[in-house]
This record gives sequence, structure tokens and C-alpha cells, in this order.
Amino acid sequence: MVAKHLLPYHLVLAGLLVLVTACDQVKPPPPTGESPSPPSAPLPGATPTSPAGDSPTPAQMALPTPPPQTVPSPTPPAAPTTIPEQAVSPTIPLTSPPAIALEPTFTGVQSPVYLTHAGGDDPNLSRLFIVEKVGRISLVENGVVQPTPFLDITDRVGSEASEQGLLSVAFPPDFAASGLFYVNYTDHGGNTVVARFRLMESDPRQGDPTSEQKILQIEQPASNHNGGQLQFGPDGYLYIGMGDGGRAGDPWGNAQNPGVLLGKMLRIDVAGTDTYAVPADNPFLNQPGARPEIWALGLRNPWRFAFDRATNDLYIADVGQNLYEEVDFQPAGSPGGENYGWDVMEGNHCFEPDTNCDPGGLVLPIVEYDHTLGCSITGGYVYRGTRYPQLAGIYFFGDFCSGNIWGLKQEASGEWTMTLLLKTDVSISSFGEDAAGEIYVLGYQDGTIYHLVALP
Ligand SMILES: [Ca+2]
Ligand SMILES: [Ca+2]
Repeated sequence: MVAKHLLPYHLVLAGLLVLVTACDQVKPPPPTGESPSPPSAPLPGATPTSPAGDSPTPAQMALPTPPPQTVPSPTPPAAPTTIPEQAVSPTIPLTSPPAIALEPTFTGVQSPVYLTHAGGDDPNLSRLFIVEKVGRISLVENGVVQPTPFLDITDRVGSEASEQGLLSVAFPPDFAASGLFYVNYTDHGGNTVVARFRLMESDPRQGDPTSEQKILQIEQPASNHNGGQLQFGPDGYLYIGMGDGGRAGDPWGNAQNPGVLLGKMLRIDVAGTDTYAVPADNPFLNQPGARPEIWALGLRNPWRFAFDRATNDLYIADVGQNLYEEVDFQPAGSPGGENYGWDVMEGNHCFEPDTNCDPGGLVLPIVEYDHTLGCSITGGYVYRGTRYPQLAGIYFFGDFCSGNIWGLKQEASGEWTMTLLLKTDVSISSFGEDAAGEIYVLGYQDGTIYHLVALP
């Protein structure tokens, strides 16, 4: 019934796709007003405390979550708090901030949301994979976007709402040998699917859309906050960022509830099993009532996260509600179990309750910025390429709404420093990294992939 309801929209979408592919210039997606209501009903027994409707109606057709401007906020504008500001102030600048620029590198991709490579063992190290929200993965070979996609699963991807769609792809450490890879998407019911695919036997340059094996499905009570990133950690396990389920203010209390997978970072072992196994050292494995897949909790919408390939530290950019965007940090070797605070706190500030909240046991962000500088954080990568030594060790991230790009770094003293490095007019849906460690910026509206370069 749901699929039937959506069918006309898909026919329209298919028509648009034909038009778009016929043009060199990709048109921006329609305004949010044309998005149909989220197809899934709230979870049984779920009683939202927020007066918000099921539709988040973000201010723009955005993948990350701009704050729902029309929704009354449960947080007073002043965000009073009795808690000392523990996080490092973002006003401490980088000791030697580099000059950077964006160089347009690939064009003609539709609503790109992710870019990655296939790992250090890939026989074609220069190739790139660009995830398009509608349900395609474009393949870049020899610097050219190929006419035939690497994977096309638009038939089963529900991408109507701004935060729905095919959201990422990850290649396991043994990809060169196994030919297996993993994707995260929302289906026609709006629910999260993490699935395994394999390469086509007849053409190993393409993924086989008929080879899908769903390994994890998570019911989504609202169309927004679906997380969406997959990343294999340095331990070989698959990390999955999951949003709190959606609407505003985590009305179902998911992020602090260890009994559900929403609002969490998950960690599972997908090697050698049909679906997955839970690693024996996951932090909540022996806690009654807790889901053993949970690696860390208290996240609102960890849309993009990344491991530093040199240090194995983990950077999680968690999209804020109406006031603060934040970067969370997990040092290499952490046993997991961190509680990053949502929705007790938004950034370093009490959220629920809005005063006198208890920060005990919470891990506060290493930096935050307020909504004078943006409205939806997009996490990036620590630069470990060789082309620009002056960028080494800097974590680059941005904001979808403002187009700002910052550099963040932990100095030898342990102090975190952060500088606004570049103002752009790009709707930054994601950053991407190639096998050599070069960093890319994805323009959601203009369908352009930019190389982040250092200026002399
Ligand atoms: Ca959701
Ligand atoms: Ca937090």
C-alpha cells in the first residue's frame, strides 16, 4: 500500500531523472514543499512530546538536518546552564591556519551525498565512488565519471524526504579479494536498511543489484535523522551512525535509551556471516536490556563521522537542534560506551531539562559552534594526503547551510584549536576521501565535487 502510494511520485521522479541525465547541468532538487509526508507511521506506543508534525520541513532541501524553523523549540533561546563550559572554545585559532580553496573536479552527479574509495588494496587505487541520494553510485575512473553507474538500486530506495535516500557505501578491508561491499539506505517505508552487495561476475567494475543481502533493518519513526554513514573501523568492524529517529527534541527519548538502536553509534562484525555478529568486546554486551550492537550513545544525528587513518581517532559530527552544532571525539583505543549527551544536552548546553541538567558521565564535544555560523554540521576528514603537507593532521568539516569550512586540530599541548578557513556558497552535503588521502567537498545543490586544495 505504501509502495502504491508512492508510485506516482516515482514515475515523476523517473521522468525527472531522464531529463536531468540528458542535461549537462544538474538542476537543484525541488523545494521541500513538494516532499510527500514521511511514509512510515510512528512506532507503536510512541507518543511524541513535541508538537511538531511528522514532517520536519527543513528550511532547505537538505540532507543533514537544518533546524525545523516552524517548530516551537523546547529550548529557550538563552539556553541557561549552571554547568561550566567545559569544552574548548572554538575561538582558539589554529597555530598556523592554511589558506585553502575548492577546485571543481567532477560535475554532473545528481544530489551527491557521499564519496569514498575502495580501500588500499583496490587494484584501481584512483577510482572513486560517488553516492547519489536517489539510489545510484557513480564510478569515477581515470578522473572521469563513467556513464554506467557502479550500482543502481533506485528501485528500492525511498528518497522522497530530504534526509532519505541512499546515504553511503563502505568497502570492507578484504574488498579486493571478496568483492563485497555495504550500503545504507532508507527503503520505501522510510526505514533504514544496511545491506551487503557483491560485484557482478560478468563485470567486476559493477556491483550486482540483484545480490542484495539485508543484514540490518531499523524502523524509523519519522523521515528525518536517519544517520546514514557506514565506515569500517581500524579494527575491521562496521560502524553505523544512527540518528535519534527524528522530529525535534528526540520525542521518543531514543538517544539515551540503551534498549534501542536509534541515536547511537553501532559496531558490528559483518565478516564471514550471513548477517552480522556482535564483537565480543562491545561495551553493552552484558548489560541487561541494552542492545549489544551499541558502541556509543547520546547522538542526535551523526550524519558524518570518520576515523583518522594515521591515529585511528574517531571524529563524529553530530547535527544539533536549534542552537549548537558539535564535533565529538573518541580517542583510538577507546573501549566504547561513550555517552555524547543528546538529548540531555545540545553541545555544551542543557537541553532536557533546559536548566540544571546532570552532565555526569557525559562526553562533551571538543568544539561547538552556534547558529550564527551555520545550522547543520557536515563532518569531514583528517587530512593525511601527501600533496599538501601544510594540511597534515587538520580535521576539515563544514556546514550545510552556511557553506563554511573549518579546520580543527589538537595541538601538541593537547589543546583543540579551530579556525574558519573558507566561506563558500556550496551546500556541503558531505566530505569524501580518496585512497591517497585527498579530501573532497560534495556540492549537493550544484552536483559538483570539489577537491579541497591548499594555496601556496
Ligand atoms: Ca528517521
Ligand atoms: Ca553531544
